[in-house]
Amino acid sequence: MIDYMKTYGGVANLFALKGEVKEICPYGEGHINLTLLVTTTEKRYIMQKMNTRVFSNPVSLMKNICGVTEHLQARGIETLNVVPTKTGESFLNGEECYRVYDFIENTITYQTSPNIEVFRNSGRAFGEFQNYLAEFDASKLTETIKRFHDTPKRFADFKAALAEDKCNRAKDCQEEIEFVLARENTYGIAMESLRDGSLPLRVTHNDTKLNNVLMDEKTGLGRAVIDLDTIMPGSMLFDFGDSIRFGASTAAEDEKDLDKVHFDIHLFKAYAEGYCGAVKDSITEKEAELLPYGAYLMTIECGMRFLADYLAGDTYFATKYPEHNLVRCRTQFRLASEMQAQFEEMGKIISDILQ
Ligand code: ADP
Ligand code: GN1
Ligand code: MG
Repeated sequence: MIDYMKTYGGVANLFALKGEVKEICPYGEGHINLTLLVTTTEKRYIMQKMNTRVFSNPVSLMKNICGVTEHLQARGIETLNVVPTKTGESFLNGEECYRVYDFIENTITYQTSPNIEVFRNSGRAFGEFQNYLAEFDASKLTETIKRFHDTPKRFADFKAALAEDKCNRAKDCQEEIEFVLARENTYGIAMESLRDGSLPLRVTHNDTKLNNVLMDEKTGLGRAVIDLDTIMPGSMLFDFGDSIRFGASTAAEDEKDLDKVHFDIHLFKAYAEGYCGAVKDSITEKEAELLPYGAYLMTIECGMRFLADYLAGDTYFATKYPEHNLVRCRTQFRLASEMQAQFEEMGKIISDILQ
């Protein structure tokens, strides 16, 4: 058992916190950063050990986050508030990097939608967030992970992990490997359309999981979009699609019983109503047409990333047991194939909402 107070108390004390640190414990379900809840005699904070293997340039990363949060704060929009170190830096930069945010109180994070309204409200929150980012000057942003949602690049990475088969695991996941290989011709549409200009390049969040939006405990409405590490130029398809991937499933991302995992078109509709309602004045015809494809693309892309990480020995995503990434990729592939079968219905829903 890790004694969190002993391990991280010294780090927490390097930040300009109000009160004395009383307790530190792990918090949340993120796959990338180590997230800790720090309670002082005065208030609560979130302290994160930043994942510098995933985000290799923490200075640029924190510049992005400070830029975006200041932009939002100046417009009176609730967002993450960066708590500086005692020496006035936005984060602790060293062999290990840490940052602190005020804990956003009286909010709830959901891992799955308990009801359709929660998901509808998250759609609205991410749609509104997309609008706020539209006013943000993209030239102020560094691309924190290059080619983050470039699916053909993710596919190439997957094939490289497969060719290396470092842990001799390929033999245990032939069916999943075949699933990815068989769909190669579906991976290029978003990137090609961004390249030829038929899809607009926007500033997007790029990691719009349901647990990256904090919902107000009382009203149920979105209070703050968090996890701002991946704000970069991208496509609306990525933000819409990633939300559907995670939230329009009837089960958790790591559900082992695939009989429980389905793409729920009612959840899709609710999210689309929230999201499209918020972006209706800026969404282009081509974006609207490709939203269902975006849902499929983000789902299969995430699945191939989980599978590639499984093959490479679980070095990217935090895992709790050896087959965790394999279990995750299976849920994604189940969802992706159900989505493929329902493109037409999804398209009809979107055009009805936007007409
Ligand atoms: P990761 O990049 O690892 O996903 P996140 O930044 O998303 O890390 O944080 C993980 C979880 O911690 C979130 O899903 C949310 O539940 C919680 N969290 C993060 N920041 C805050 C905050 N400022 N206030 C309240 N909860 C937070
Ligand atoms: C990671 O950071 P977190 O847990 O919100 C990942 C996303 C994946 C997601 C899958 C920077 O998101 O891209 O879709 O896991 N974030 C990064 O759950 O790689
Ligand atoms: Mg997160």
